[in-house]
Amino acid sequence: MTETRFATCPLCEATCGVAVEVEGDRVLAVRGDEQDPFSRGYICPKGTALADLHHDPDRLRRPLVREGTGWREAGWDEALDLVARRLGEVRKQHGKHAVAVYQGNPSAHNLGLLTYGQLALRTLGTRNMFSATSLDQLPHMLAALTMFGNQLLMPVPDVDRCELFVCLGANPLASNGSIMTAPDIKGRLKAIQSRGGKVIVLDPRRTETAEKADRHVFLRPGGDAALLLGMIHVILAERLERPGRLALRGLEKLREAVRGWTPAKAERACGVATSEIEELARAIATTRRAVVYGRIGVCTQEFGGLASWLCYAINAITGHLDEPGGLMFTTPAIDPLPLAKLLGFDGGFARWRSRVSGAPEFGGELPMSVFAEEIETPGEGQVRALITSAGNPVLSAPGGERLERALRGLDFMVSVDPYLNATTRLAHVILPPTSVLERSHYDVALAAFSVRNVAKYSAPVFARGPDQRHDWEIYAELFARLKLPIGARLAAKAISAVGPEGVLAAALRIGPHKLTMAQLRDAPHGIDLGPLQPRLPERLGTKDKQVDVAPQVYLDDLPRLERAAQPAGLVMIGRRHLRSNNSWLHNSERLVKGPVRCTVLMHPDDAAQRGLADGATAKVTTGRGSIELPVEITDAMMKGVVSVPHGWGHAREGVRLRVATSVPGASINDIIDPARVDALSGTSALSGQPVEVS
Ligand SMILES: Nc1nc2c(c(=O)[nH]1)N[C@H]1C(S)=C(S)[C@@H](COP(=O)(O)OP(=O)(O)OC[C@H]3O[C@@H](n4cnc5c(=O)[nH]c(N)nc54)[C@H](O)[C@@H]3O)O[C@H]1N2
Ligand SMILES: Nc1nc2c(c(=O)[nH]1)N[C@H]1C(S)=C(S)[C@@H](COP(=O)(O)OP(=O)(O)OC[C@H]3O[C@@H](n4cnc5c(=O)[nH]c(N)nc54)[C@H](O)[C@@H]3O)O[C@H]1N2
Ligand code: SF4
Ligand SMILES: [Mo]
Repeated sequence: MTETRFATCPLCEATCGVAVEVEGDRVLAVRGDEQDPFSRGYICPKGTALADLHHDPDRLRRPLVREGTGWREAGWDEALDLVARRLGEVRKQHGKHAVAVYQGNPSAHNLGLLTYGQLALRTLGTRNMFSATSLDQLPHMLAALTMFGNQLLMPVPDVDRCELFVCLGANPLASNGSIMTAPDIKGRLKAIQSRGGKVIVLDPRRTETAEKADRHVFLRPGGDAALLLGMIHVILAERLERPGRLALRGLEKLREAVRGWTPAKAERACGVATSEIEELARAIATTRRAVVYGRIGVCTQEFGGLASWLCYAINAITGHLDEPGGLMFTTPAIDPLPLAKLLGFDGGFARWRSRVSGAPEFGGELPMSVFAEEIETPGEGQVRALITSAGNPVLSAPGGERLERALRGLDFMVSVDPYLNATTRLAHVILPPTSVLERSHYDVALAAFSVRNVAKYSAPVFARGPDQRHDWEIYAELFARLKLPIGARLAAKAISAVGPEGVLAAALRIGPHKLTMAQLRDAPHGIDLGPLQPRLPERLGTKDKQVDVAPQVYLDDLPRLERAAQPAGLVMIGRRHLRSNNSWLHNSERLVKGPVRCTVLMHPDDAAQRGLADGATAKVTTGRGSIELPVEITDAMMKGVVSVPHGWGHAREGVRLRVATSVPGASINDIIDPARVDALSGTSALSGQPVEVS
């Protein structure tokens, strides 16, 4: 008998509702849930592939324990006892900082990890906490902390009401939006145009989003800070600032900071014409409902800190912060701010520094740029053991090959992950969680970055398979075996006694909409809680309840931008594809079929200069080595810039991903220099890597 069950796709930030048609224990089809008030039936091709993930014969169902050069399946008790014993030994011998943790991207989409796993991992008390944050949104969080007083207060563009959407360093038509949870973003951007508004994209590549925009402007990688300084210069010089009802601290300092940044100077630094900078600045300042939205291209570059600050600042001084159609703050049914405060995650920056090269901590974590060196460098505090949780840093973090060597040198490594992939094959034990369709779901994190206030709980589509553990249960059982301080053990015990649903129920009750689990269970398609509402100044975490538009950390970093030199040769940027998701959806036949996606895109002039024909195999070289990829010649690339996607290159010894290892591709992160960082925030500069192509 076939039956339709409703759920939420947990793969990207769009949180689309899905209708899963099942027969017995098989998925027959996955469609968009027409009755979901937020996603209204939209899904992308990845949503359909939820079935492939669930049924994937390579997905691990039982713990694996390394034995010699191979693996053997083990029971949960045996595997967990072993992990607890080995981690315990390392902690006893070398102290708590000797155990490092890396948490990957799916952690943010996993109810059990958000309500329990992350907290449990923090109770280890190690300074060597790492995550994908420093490969991603860290600069936005730093700007939120320094300008709004809380690292979680990242504002989102009110796409459904704006008339001018300026998109910087994001390609939502491929990524489906980020720190902008907005299912069917393509439809939402089109709606801006239908109501007479405009979409403008600034990007070194004419992206899928740029193709649909009213205007695309090429911008040099890393040029965003200069561009924004030039635009703010124009706005302030022409007295177009209009902060609205908000009290802004530091406006005079900002005026001082941009004084020398004439549009002509900005043009030299970012490649955008003076006239363009002036027009853009005036359009933003004079359009009633406009928003400047910056995303990962703005963050993961050498001036990610400055650029993220200036993105928020330009909205603030033009009256587009906390106003409908501008950059707004959400009112989620579960308010993460008080919860984060309760759990001690309310943020902080550079309160201490890393052991080897003195990189700043952020929110209690160290940046990935120092991950390998903290493992490799002997001495007090050296990392000897590692827990990876829902992450694949060998493919996702720069310096992949070096990291691989470092991981081989660990005394002990455990991975909580459903696959034997580039990273987990280096572990001693792999603990696989239940599949995405075997667990309940509520987007605790993403609902806080959603363009409408929504709440949705989904029950598991399938009962879990025999002898399976959810991520959070794996941690609960592991931490019950570890000899942690009594406070940590009691907190862990209390949470694991009520489970994620218990935490949800409590968090909803104290949340601003006072929802109950019963209400959520009665609404399997989700509950619409209305458009975003103004939240300032009450929501600010700053002492004086003002927005700081010129925090000192950024003013101190400006001289570095002044000194920056333009690279003489080619630079490399990344790219995302709609049918892929970081490093872990390449084992689905239906997602990887078709033309090879891991190619290097190049402008015709750059290719001609190097004698490269379309489809030829090119060698892309940096100081860290070379990878070989087919060339795709296209005038969608800015001259002097090449583009290579990340997350490929699975065919490494020992990887058990039958489809992914058969697809051609190489890992861009093998040749990105991990030492390239935004020196202010410590975020990896994944974009703008100088390369040679031959
Ligand atoms: N060059 C370059 N590098 C990049 C980027 C880039 O743009 N360019 N982007 C960066 C960004 S934004 C990010 S977020 C990172 C992502 O970096 P990571 O999070 O390290 O990598 P993912 O590819 O998302 O790997 C996810 C892992 O989690 C496992 N997994 C999936 N679902 C679950 C689950 O429910 N539970 C558990 N326990 N495991 C699960 C998968 O098998 C896989 O091993 O990559 C970064 N790296
Ligand atoms: N299909 C798919 N969806 C995804 C993911 C995926 O891998 N695949 N990953 C998910 C994750 S983890 C994240 S964080 C989000 C990211 O979501 P987005 O931020 O939308 O990510 P991208 O599509 O990589 O877009 C970044 C854009 O920045 C441009 N760029 C590069 N360097 C610069 C620069 O210096 N300045 C400017 N202005 N632009 C630059 C690139 O050309 C690219 O078009 O996507 C999420 N969604
Ligand atoms: S856009 Fe695609 S991957 Fe993202 S939530 Fe929707 S269906 Fe899933
Ligand atoms: Mo990300």
